[in-house]
Amino acid sequence: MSSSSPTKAAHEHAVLLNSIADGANQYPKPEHVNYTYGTAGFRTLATKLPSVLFRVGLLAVLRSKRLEGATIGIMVTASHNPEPDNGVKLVDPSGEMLDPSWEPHATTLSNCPSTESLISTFTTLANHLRVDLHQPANIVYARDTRPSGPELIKALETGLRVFGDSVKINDLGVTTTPILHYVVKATNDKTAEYGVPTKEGYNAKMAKAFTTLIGNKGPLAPLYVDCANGVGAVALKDFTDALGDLLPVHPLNTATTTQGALNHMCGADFVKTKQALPPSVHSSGVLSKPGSRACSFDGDADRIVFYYLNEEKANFRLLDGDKIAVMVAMFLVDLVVKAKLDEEHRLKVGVVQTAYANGSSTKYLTSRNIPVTCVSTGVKHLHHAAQRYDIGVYFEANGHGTVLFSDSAIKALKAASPQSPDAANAIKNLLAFSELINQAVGDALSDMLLVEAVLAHRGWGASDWDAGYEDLPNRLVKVEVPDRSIFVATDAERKLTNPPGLQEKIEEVMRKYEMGRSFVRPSGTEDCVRVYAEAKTNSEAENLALAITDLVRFASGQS
Ligand code: 16G
Ligand code: MG
Repeated sequence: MSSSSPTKAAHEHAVLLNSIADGANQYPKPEHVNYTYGTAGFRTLATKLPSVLFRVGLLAVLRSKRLEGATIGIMVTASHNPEPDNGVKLVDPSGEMLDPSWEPHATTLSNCPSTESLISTFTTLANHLRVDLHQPANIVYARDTRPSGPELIKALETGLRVFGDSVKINDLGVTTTPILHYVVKATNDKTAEYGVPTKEGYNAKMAKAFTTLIGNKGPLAPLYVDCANGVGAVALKDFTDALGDLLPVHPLNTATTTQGALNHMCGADFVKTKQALPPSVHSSGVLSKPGSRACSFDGDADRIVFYYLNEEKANFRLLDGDKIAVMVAMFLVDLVVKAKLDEEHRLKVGVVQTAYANGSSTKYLTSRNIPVTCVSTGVKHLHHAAQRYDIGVYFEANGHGTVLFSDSAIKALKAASPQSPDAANAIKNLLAFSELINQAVGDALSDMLLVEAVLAHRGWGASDWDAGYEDLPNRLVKVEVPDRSIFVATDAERKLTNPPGLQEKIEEVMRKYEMGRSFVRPSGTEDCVRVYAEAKTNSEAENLALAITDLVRFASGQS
């Protein structure tokens, strides 16, 4: 579009509104559905989503135009949810989640009941946000392997195309959420240092860093990877093709086209919530070989948990996000010490967790003087808190996380004059880790390589890694309540301010259990309240969870 004359501009604006109206008429909002852009974007039954995708397209273009054509990402996925669900979320130019101040705009647009109200809300929003519609826009999008993906992408593209030539689109096709984040970050990186903004660029960058880190430390033990029958299977294959045979990876659950298979009885969420092997991994017998370890991705490959069978009793042992954070933080602290940077460049390594972090992991870190910050659930909170450290390790217990290196940390490492070959080696390794680890978002594939690289450097197997600390037994209970909005959490969701008096009662019960800790928070993704409880023994954790669940039911009017 050009703005040569007021009449021409008015005409162009009218043409734009007409084409929005045409598109919107193809994708009417279903009645009686109320959408919310939640912790991880919109997520619900795929059949309810076409109108949302069309409108998300409009919003992404507004955001890109507002930011003078910076590339905005759109990911179509419902992560670990079952196959009939789908979802969509926006990625900001830095590769991070959409700025939270724009989340309400997504919610508002998606809930406009008619084409007329959509047009008027769009116009108001564009004015209010001071968007110059003559600016160019750049959008990159991708989807996971869900069968509903292609239809939803069509709706999205219709939303993007109403702006005509002013919008450039880059369709990444089927790929993981973290690869989409990587491409967004790399595309917007004016220095071109982050990497080539393609899937191939991602694979090449990681393969190079991993090869540097492993050096002659191979051959590595075989690694079994449960891909949750999702897009991780595709990304893993592409990556291992690029890497060669340095890491003997054996993919499991790769049935991306089998109906109903996605996340079904497998994947990171299954393993973490059931605290058990996926039946498919169990029956494959791969873990019965001594020293074997496996990991599970979730449906869009931004979460990972590891596990193995204890040698004596063949018990399932989970190595979750907390175990990853502790091992990685300890390792990076050691490297920083070895790097012997001068006093003013000494790098501060810190860990960010949520209230779900097992109490033993927090104790382990703090007793070793590693600073730990606790924040609310959701990647955006962890990510921002991690940016306050030179090297910020953040992981949710569920396996969602990464390690952020600040710009000044990278500068200090690049500028350092090492005092010994050991120091030079530590600096080289720290830089290689910063390349290996996805700096935009938690990434199962990159985290898998991170764990494997740390294990190789330590010369550890899974049981050595596990030996650091013993998790406190814990329970997570989902409580359905008539109105979860009456539950208001504070203090990084560790306490409730509402309903009045409930927190005091929770604490009174907690005190009865040795090492008892429990908290209640409303879910950000489902219509429920979650109760977490941990205590010294399994039965105490169980009883504490039941007692707190009763309090929650009572407080919400159920007896
Ligand atoms: C979303 C979050 C995840 C969090 C989960 C909690 C992102 C990308 N994902 O999936 O980090 O653990 O929500 O769900 O932020 P809940 O609020 O239902 O417990
Ligand atoms: Mg996910």
